[in-house]
Order: sequence, then structure tokens, then C-alpha cells
Amino acid sequence: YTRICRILIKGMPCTACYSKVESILRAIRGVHRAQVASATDEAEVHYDPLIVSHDQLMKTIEDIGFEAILIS
Ligand code: 9UX
Repeated sequence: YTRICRILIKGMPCTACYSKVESILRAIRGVHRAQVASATDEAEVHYDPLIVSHDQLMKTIEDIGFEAILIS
């Protein structure tokens, strides 16, 4: 089962932040795909909601110092 959510990420000062966020998201069990769009600072995450919740995805982003806002 796969669900897609979009999360706006605030407080990414450098270009390496994008790959940093993608790496921590991809390391989460239940995440199938994670891509951060540099133009919009939005992460699109494909995940199995039976394994991981979008709250957990956002908490992981906030744990490394960014602000996460759920868009959809
Ligand atoms: Mo450099 Mo971006 O530590 O978090 S990757 S500012």
C-alpha cells in the first residue's frame, strides 16, 4: 500500500539541505520514495501508512532542525 504526502520544509539554508532531507526520509522504514523540489522546498514522500505515519515523517524532519508543514 502506498500513500503520497507533500511536506513544505522551512529553514533549508543551503543546497546540500535537499539531499540531507531526502537521505533521512529514505532511511525511514516504510518510505518507498522521497524527493525534495528545490524550486518549492517541498518534499514528496511515497510511504506505506501501515508502517509509518506522516506525523513521524515530519517529526524526523524537525529532529534534524527544519520546520515541516503538511501540505497534502
Ligand atoms: Mo549545511 Mo544545509 O549543514 O542543512 S546541509 S545548511
